[in-house]
Amino acid sequence: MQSNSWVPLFPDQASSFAWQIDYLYFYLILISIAFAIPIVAAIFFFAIKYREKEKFATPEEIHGSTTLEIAWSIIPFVLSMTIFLGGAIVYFNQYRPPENSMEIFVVGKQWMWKFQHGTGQREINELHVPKGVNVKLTMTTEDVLHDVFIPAFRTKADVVPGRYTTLWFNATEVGKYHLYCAEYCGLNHSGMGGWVYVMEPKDFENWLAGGGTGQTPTEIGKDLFMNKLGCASCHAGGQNQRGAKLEGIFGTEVKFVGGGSAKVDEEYIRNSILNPSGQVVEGFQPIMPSFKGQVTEEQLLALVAYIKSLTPNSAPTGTTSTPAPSTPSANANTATKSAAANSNK
Ligand code: HEC
Ligand SMILES: [Cu+2]
Repeated sequence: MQSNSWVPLFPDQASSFAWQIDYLYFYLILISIAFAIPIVAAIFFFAIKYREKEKFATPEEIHGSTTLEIAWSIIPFVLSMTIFLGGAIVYFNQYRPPENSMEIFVVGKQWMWKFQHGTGQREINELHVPKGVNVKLTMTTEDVLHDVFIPAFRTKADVVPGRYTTLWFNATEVGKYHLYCAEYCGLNHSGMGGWVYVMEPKDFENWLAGGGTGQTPTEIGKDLFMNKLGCASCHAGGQNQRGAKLEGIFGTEVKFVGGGSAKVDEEYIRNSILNPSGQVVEGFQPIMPSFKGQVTEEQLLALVAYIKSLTPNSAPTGTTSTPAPSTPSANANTATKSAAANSNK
């Protein structure tokens, strides 16, 4: 439960990097206090000591002091550099999700949060995660700017229309924690929030198992790709494939007609679907139609998950099944792994 730590002003520390943010914060407060108190004291002291005693007194002349000047240069330099270093370390930790994270998709919408797990479970305004597992959220929004904020994890990130942002955490304490939208997003902004439930990995597995029969994002993506949107008519393997090869492109570098290149990540795949003529892959004609307006953000995330799951040897006509993973931490890679296993047979 949301119980308070030694200072009632602070929420629980429930993620692996929460203490780092708190240390940095206390360090800043400490420095502020260490400067504020002597300055205020000096104001009073000097006001009294140098109050006007006689009219038109000529003060004594003061010449420079090298010691003093060096001191007031070096001390602030060291202080500001330690603040910078501390901030940079915390920032690097927070904004680079570890490779093997369990992935959850998030779509913000006025005024709710929609979550989808790699195994297909969907949740609204509630997010269940296992303790001690790296969890990566890939997030976007159907309408305006929102911002995911989980105070107990000391992390937040904007959720921006038209692109993917990510956030990761590793929850360290079982419990129920607040989830907020931290970007004013309209009339019911203050009501846009919910709860994050951190569970023991075992309980989490049980929860996943009891979560109904939803299709996984990869399966939904495959269905869209094969049937609903007709991507396969151009992208299915074979001799006369008209579209670019999609198997195994995730994480690679693609070259474009007219120069330039990009690394294939979630954002790139999303752009390729919505705005194909913006970056035409070398060796291909710009014949792919834009799917802007025909797919929702949730469908886009599913297509991204599906394309990510395609390995170099798997034709998009078959091998991508996504069995329920045995350990939550394996979620992220299950699709790729099983596809690879299949194609090695
Ligand atoms: C009319 C044929 C056609 C259809 C339909 C089509 N594509 Fe494409 N697609 C292409 C061609 C040609 C390219 C390469 C040229 C380019 O980048 O626009 C391409 C490129 C791509 C790329 C970038 C590949 C890379 O290597 O960088 C992605 C991702 C992609 N398509 C996904 C899809 C998805 C998802 C759908 C269905 C929603 C789809 N395509 C439907 C023809 C098609
Ligand atoms: Cu919001």
